[in-house]
Amino acid sequence: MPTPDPITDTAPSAGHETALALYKDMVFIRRFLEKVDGLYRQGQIHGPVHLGLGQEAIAVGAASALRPDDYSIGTYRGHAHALARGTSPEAVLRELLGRQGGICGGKGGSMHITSVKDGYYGSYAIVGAHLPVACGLAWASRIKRTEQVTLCFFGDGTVNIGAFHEAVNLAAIWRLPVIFICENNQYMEYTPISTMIPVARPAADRAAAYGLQPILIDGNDVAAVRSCIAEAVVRARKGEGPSLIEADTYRLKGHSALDPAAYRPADEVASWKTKDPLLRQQAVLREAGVSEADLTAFDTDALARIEAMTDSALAAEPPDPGDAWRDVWSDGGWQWRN
Ligand SMILES: Cc1ncc(C[n+]2csc(CCOP(=O)(O)OP(=O)(O)O)c2C)c(N)n1
Ligand SMILES: [Mg+2]
Repeated sequence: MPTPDPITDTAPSAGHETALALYKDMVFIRRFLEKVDGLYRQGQIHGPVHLGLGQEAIAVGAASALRPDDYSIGTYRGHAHALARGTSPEAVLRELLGRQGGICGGKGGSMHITSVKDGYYGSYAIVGAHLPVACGLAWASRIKRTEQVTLCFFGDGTVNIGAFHEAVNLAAIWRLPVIFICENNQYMEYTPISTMIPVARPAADRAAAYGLQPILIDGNDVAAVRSCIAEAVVRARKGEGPSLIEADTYRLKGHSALDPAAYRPADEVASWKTKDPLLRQQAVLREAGVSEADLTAFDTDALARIEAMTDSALAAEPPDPGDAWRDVWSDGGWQWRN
């Protein structure tokens, strides 16, 4: 999936072509995730699957502000983040289905999507574990003076993990080129975040503790995400250090594909549905003169591509059992210890 051109200026209003490209990417990811949900329900996908349905604007808007050689890193809810960096959807789907040709050889599954060649340094299932890794990536680019920036995505529940505080503190004192993006989807697993923290904003209210500016954005507005990340990227490339951004959003489904999410009040769900990032961007495009026929065609094209890649993935073989020993790290055992 081609990502839109990186931002060269930080004007808040994206042009018509960019608005269209962002929308197409969001539609594709939405339909892809819905297909994954369906395949899970049919028993075709094994192991837990965490869908980012409703959170597409953050992945797409943020990725569109990056250079191809920048880094990003995320969580088990990471399909959209990999796709938004240009990772092959065929390879992601095969990974989810445990087939040859999967992005990790069909051996990693849903929670470990990684594509180093696309700058996506992995999905992490241990909450908060990847924030210090993001600091390591940023530190490497600082040492190599490459001006690469690292985007690090995580959820609202992550701010109660020690690694969050350690990583943001380190990034702040070393002025690392890393952008921490808290996707506040209002829930950590089955618990509303508001019952788990003593402040109103999980990330923005913590920024001051690390000498950072509190930044709170509408994570369902793709143009707002793009322009905010673009500004943070400019600061990071100039050596002005990290940013901590909280993007407000909502998970349209449960924590994992198994979870019916019955614990959420119906009026809360209904109110967030009206703020769906796809509906928001459709309104922008209609205003810009894009026809209903074109909007429908984007959907139809995305669905046709996804159906074709599903047929081919389902027909593919599972990984060869001999591959179980490939890509397994070995440190040489006792030989270097004494
Ligand atoms: C260190 C650790 N503790 C607990 C868990 C179990 N767990 C998995 S997801 C999750 C909630 C995380 O919520 P949030 O950070 O808001 O991310 P979201 O799932 O909403 O994207 C928890 C507690 C885990 N995977 N790792
Ligand atoms: Mg959450």
